Amino acid sequence: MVDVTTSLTFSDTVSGKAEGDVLVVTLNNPPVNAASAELRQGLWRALDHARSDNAVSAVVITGAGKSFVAGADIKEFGKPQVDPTLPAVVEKIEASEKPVIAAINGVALGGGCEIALAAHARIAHSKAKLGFPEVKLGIVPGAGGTQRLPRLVGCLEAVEMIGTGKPVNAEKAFGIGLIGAIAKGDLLSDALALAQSLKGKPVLRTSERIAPRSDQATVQNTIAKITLKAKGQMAPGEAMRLAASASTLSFTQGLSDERETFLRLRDSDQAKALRHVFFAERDAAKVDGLEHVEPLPLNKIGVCGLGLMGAGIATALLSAGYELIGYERDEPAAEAGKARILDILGKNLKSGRIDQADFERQAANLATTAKLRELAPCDLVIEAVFDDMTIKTELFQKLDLVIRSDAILATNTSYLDPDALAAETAHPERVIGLHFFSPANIMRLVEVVRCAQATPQAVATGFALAKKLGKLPIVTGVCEGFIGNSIFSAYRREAEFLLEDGALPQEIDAAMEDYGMAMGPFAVFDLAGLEIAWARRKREAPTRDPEARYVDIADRLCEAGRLGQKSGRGWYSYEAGKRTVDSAVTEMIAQSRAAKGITPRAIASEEIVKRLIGAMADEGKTLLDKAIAARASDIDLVMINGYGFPAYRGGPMFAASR
Ligand code: 3H9
Repeated sequence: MVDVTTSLTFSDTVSGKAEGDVLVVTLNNPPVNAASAELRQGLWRALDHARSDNAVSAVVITGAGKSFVAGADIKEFGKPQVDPTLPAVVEKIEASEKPVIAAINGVALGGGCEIALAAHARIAHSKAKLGFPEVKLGIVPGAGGTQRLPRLVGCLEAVEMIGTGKPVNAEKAFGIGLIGAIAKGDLLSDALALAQSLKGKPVLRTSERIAPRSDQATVQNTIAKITLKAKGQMAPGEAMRLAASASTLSFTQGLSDERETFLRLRDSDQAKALRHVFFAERDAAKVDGLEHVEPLPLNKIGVCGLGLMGAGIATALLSAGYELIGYERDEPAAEAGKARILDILGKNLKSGRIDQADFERQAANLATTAKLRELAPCDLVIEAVFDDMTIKTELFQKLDLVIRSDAILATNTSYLDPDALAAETAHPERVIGLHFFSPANIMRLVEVVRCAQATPQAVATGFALAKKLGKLPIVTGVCEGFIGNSIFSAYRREAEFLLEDGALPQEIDAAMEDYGMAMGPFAVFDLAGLEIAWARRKREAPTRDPEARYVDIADRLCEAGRLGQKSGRGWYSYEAGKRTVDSAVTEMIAQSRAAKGITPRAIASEEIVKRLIGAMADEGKTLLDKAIAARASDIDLVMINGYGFPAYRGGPMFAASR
């Protein structure tokens, strides 16, 4: 019998404690228990110890803190291999003659889930999450996950989990057979009881199981659906192929295919780009000057303007549990705004995104009014009215008088100068920008605009709010269009130069869509409508540099009433939302070129892509020089999350740097 007080150290991150004849191995590698070389070495030693110590009858592996194991240490990718590798550790766990129990205390992701799958039994805390997010990093599970998971849960569930990268909660994991139990009381006590019940019995190895049968047609359908959604990415297709092969290949064959695929993808450009995105997101949370600033607590939030954008913002706020007061200029508009918000909540209910209780709670937190003074109790007010300086200035002046002097005022403007708006108030220090993207209840990006006079606490409050809404906040300085629209303007300008030089809208769109953009630039212009950019060009006309290259084709389109999808015609013609090439546009482009004496030339897709990415990156460099953006990777995140840039290309700054 092992002394109950014995504590063992296997490495700086792995310790052991004897609980009677069960060795409890605790992984403690903050912040998330990544399976670093240190952790792998410690776990290896712990398993050796368990094998050689006759006093040990069973092993429980658990994690300290919120994670069981968050997966392989992503920081080690691209560096020389350090033994033991994760596949070797995983195999050692499964090979143990003494039962190994995974006591899953928190997230078990990627390699963490693979450790759990190799154990002979799994029990989880009710709040645990299990999954294989590897495809989000452009790789496939590389320590047996694609082969062990289907042998436990069947190919269909495995294909879905591994192909989408979405984790499942403990309840679902139990339902599909991924874990054998959810702890009813204390996880460790339940795991120890499980260990007692298994000791002395032959161990049950996952690799020796036969995958539960899945309907092959349904598996293939699921693969087809996920592949379509993952357009352009290599990893999901490969990951699903491997998982599906578990029903036909031996474990050894499947494992060697998995290893070869993992190593090939790990060194691919897509994986490098997605790793860049992963770390970029973590870096974006570190904002200079806000490190030790406490955001203000927020309970009641006001939204002014309940059009499409305002209603989307309101819905996002209600979903995050805030009390909301929506303001509109008169009662009918306020009622219409309320109906718009309830409609979105209703759709969320119908799609299963929220349940009836959520719906009722969110609807009960919603009030609308046409009286500005009713916003008085708000801790923060976001204005999302028409993007016009006069309208916004008047609203800000009135709001400034109505709300508490310590409440935050945020503008959702896309192009106007928020410093000028702040200057119209008695408390410019509480004015920030919160630039949401439409539809605001869906789109992940929020640009948090650091106005010149805003206090760090005001900015930190906006940043924390966006995080609470589940969004990705990126801090930007003030300039026309902030980060995203500045880059998008440069993209637009270059796309128009290409047009004049000889490429047609459909050729430019096809090149960018093949590259991976959700939509080509001209299709996006049509979707957004051409009139706002037209109005801006007219405004800027008197101060435009006469020497600078200016393409007037978009102006000709607007003058001809071709204002985009809404008017049925823009750069393309639309019928039932389907875009078709319009010879009238081709003719207008030819006339404009001829008027300037330009002889069009054929432009290859490679040149189109290079010039457009180059234009975005050049503009990005200017934003960095002017300190509008803090890091190149912030710019990448803005373009990926707000403008359809493919994450697997890493964003324009990353792509241009390569
Ligand atoms: C894999 O497992 C491959 C295997 O199949 C095969 C191998 C052979 N490694 O997100 P947070 C850092 S692939 C290294 O803000 P949260 C992160 O950079 C891996 N570092 O926390 C940050 O550092 P810093 C599959 C990692 O509480 C800090 O931890 N696994 C890793 O919001 C806090 O991160 C995944 O893809 C890692 N694996 O969320 C899981 N994970 O403070 C990726 C995190 O210096 N991770 N860090 O900026 C996540 O999804 C989230 O981090 C998690 C926690 C949900 C765990």
